[in-house]
Amino acid sequence: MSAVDTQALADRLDAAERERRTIAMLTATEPGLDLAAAYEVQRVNHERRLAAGEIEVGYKLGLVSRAKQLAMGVEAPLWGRLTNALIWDEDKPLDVSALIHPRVEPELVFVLGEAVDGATATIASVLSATRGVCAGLELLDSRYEQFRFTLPDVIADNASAAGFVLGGRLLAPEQLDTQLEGMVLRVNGEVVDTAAGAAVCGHPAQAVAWLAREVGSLPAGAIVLTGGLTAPVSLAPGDTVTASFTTVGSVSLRCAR
Ligand code: OOG
Ligand code: MG
Repeated sequence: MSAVDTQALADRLDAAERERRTIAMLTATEPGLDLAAAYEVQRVNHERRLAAGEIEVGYKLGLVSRAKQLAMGVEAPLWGRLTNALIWDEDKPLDVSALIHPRVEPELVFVLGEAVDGATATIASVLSATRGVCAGLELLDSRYEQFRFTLPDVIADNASAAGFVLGGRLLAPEQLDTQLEGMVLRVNGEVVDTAAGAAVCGHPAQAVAWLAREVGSLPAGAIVLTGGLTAPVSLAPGDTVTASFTTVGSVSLRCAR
């Protein structure tokens, strides 16, 4: 038995999300929240979503690139769980006021055609199991004050997941070199950052292999957000954010005024 009441902590995060308000970091009052207990809090809220009818669609990786680790002050990767309720349609304007303090970040997204076994996962096995790679923008919304957290806090908060948009071009992995895939991030037409796929663990497929080892195995059909390539960008009403990639094309998110 964990010394931490994971159900009570999950309830705290769930209420914050539903009521669109921030809470203090869990570790402020629960110094005993270790990584295992934090993933258990995350799992409790995931089960709650499934019980409410949401469907599991895959995983997200986080804090994988140096740029993201520096931006957040947390130096280790983590993973979170994705359900269909997080899928955001590119054409649908986002109402920023429906979230607490939303941010967005560009990512390469893998869609698996076959399962990946964690015990034997390599860049090669991930690529051979991958049906396609597409452009993505991930929407983040930390449930913590000032978007600040320690690693266990952000794990418990499902890695700040708030949604994701996928680009319309799904390319087979042999049609591009994901580590060399370039990306230009624009906000309202201005370039704010650039990156290449290698920002993520040296190779995005390496990030997926790490995830497979962490969770044991990844199922066929899973969508995997491989992690922010750059620091995240805060969203304001009227903003349009576009990530343009060399081969997989562009993806945009538009905020309502
Ligand atoms: C934590 C989630 C990190 C990524 O891609 O690095 C993440 C956060 O930055 O709020 O999704
Ligand atoms: Mg992300």
